[in-house]
Amino acid sequence: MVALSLSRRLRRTPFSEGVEAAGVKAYTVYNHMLLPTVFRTVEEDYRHLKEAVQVWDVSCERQVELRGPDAGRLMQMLTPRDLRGMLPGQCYYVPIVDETGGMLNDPVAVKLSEDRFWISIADSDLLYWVKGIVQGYRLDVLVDEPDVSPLAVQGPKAEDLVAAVFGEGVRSVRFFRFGVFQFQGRDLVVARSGFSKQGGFEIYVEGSDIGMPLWNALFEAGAAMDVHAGCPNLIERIEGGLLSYGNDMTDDNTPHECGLGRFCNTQTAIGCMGRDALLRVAKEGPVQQIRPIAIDGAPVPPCDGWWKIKAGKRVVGRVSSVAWSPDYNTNVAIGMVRMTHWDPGTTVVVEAPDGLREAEVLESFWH
Ligand code: THG
Repeated sequence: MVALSLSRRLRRTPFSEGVEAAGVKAYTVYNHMLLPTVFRTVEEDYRHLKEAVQVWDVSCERQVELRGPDAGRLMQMLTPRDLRGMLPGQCYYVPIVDETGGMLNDPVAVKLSEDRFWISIADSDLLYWVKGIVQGYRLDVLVDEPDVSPLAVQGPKAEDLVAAVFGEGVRSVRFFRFGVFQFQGRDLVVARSGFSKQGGFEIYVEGSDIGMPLWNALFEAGAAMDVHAGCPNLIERIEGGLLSYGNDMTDDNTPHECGLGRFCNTQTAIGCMGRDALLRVAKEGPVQQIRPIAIDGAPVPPCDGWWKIKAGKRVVGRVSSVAWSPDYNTNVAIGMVRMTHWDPGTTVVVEAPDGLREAEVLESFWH
């Protein structure tokens, strides 16, 4: 076990004090910020997430704020998803692509008003790409990182907990919509979303000073619900097919390779920087794609890099995320598989660090 040396570059969060008091066991670094990965064990955290309710410090989902008359135009330049129907109060999962159609990020876009968006980013420095576009096209829009830190409440009892703190009104917030609710006299955006398939909310905590007061209020209100500090759970997110930018895909992959074609409307997303490139590749279709993969044998060791997927001597893909699933009694994995081997039921061999294993490409994720 090694330690992380903290400094100004590796940012703490408004909730770090609570996270530490709750006994965080491990962190990763995400958008230059601390992101907890384990509280009890990954398996115990997984079980508790599926049965109770957890509060997650996901401050590392930093916001790129777009504000001004050209905010909507700029937002559409960033993504091949058609945003014309997007209304204030809605959140959209949006692939962000560069001029080659390569994935730069896969954030949640939050439309606050016609001229104001938050882009709740995954782990890449999207701010600089966005600022470059603004300067290059002389757009009338301000781009910056506001003091907004998401706090997720996830699990089957999440709605009861969020209602106890913000009021019954949160129960009528629909999936990927948000409402504005008060906490200690401050207006906060509360969305029904989050990086798990167990349901829940994300509170966009505006103002670091109310971070710990809100954290404490959630733990007081949730005492009878067995609330616990948690974090995005490796096993649960693989079962659910939730992708991790930088692990499961990079800027070498198109949204279609990532299985994000359902979030693209490339024909009608006029203005998207990667539109021409994506229209060109769309003609042929992707030659590799993300697939759920079940890997045989005992629980796998941790995965800190890609594992080759082979058919005989040929490399036909890579595994990028994998964990033992107690509920499905197999190793669940996310991999990028070439089209010759991507049909459900295809058996392949995975080069795990502890040896070769048989694996099967599946039709759908496990949730
Ligand atoms: N919430 C917020 N910001 C985020 C994340 C989040 N930023 C970083 C990271 N997560 C971005 N990546 C994702 C990936 C998947 C989803 C959200 C953000 C997600 N997907 C659902 C699914 O695939 O089932 C629903 C998508 C939909 O139907 O629109 O939620 O989690 N604020």
